[in-house]
Amino acid sequence: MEALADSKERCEQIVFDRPDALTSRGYTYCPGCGHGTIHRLVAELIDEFGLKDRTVGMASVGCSVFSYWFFDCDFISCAHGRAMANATGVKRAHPDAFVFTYQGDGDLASIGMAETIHAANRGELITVIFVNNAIYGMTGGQMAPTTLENMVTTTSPLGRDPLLVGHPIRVVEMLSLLEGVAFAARASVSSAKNTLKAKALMKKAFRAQLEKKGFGIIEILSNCNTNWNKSPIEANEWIDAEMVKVFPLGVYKDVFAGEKGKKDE
Ligand SMILES: Cc1ncc(C[n+]2csc(CCOP(=O)(O)OP(=O)(O)O)c2C)c(N)n1
Repeated sequence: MEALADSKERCEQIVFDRPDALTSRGYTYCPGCGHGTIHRLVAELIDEFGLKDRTVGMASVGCSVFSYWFFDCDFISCAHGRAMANATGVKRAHPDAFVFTYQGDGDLASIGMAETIHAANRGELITVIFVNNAIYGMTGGQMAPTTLENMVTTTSPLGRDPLLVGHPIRVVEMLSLLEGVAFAARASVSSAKNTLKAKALMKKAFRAQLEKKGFGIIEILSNCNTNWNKSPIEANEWIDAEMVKVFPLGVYKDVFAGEKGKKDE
């Protein structure tokens, strides 16, 4: 009896558990990297909307190439930049599926930029999770379209020179101008508070698809402490101090704006 009471008490103390939509496999990400947190947010929403059995995720190349190990749902591993093209095909063939892409900035805004713009412009009913760490993480920290001005990377050892290679691309601002986009926002997982906000915005990117409003994208600023050569804490502080100046957090297009009684920021 005592043991039962003891175990009940311990059960009641569980305040944090693994979402059903995540497998128990350990992450391959560097300690402190934001991908793990963002995976969790996506999985929590899959659970909350009850979507697990009809979800198809699209893994991009990059550090999140193994997303299919971590999400307990169907997944397709896509060639560099082609996640939204794959997502379009799956969604059109299976309109009842919940289809999301999970892409880094190198994947989405470099090789995949054409797919990105046209999928958004067509208003594909897909949800895009865009992880912006301002760098190509997996391949050793090369410059990405989102690398900040003067930022040192392995391919810009003297800092990114906009005169030579252009300015950082603000993806959600750009996409928000397109008719087919129902929801476009930028969030960050640099702190617990920002992570909670990120989830509220991500929820709307889910709803854009579920309620057939149009294309939904959430850009999430995330650290790459390894290639930025910083500790995880320093890297998150750098997001809050520097990255948000170039990539301001906020909502850029919101088909749900003005909904009565709903506040998400
Ligand atoms: C067609 C193709 N070109 C290039 C590569 C090499 N490649 C693998 S991962 C990667 C960088 C991905 O960076 P990003 O999308 O920013 O994701 P992160 O690793 O930072 O999460 C590149 C260039 C590839 N796998 N396939």
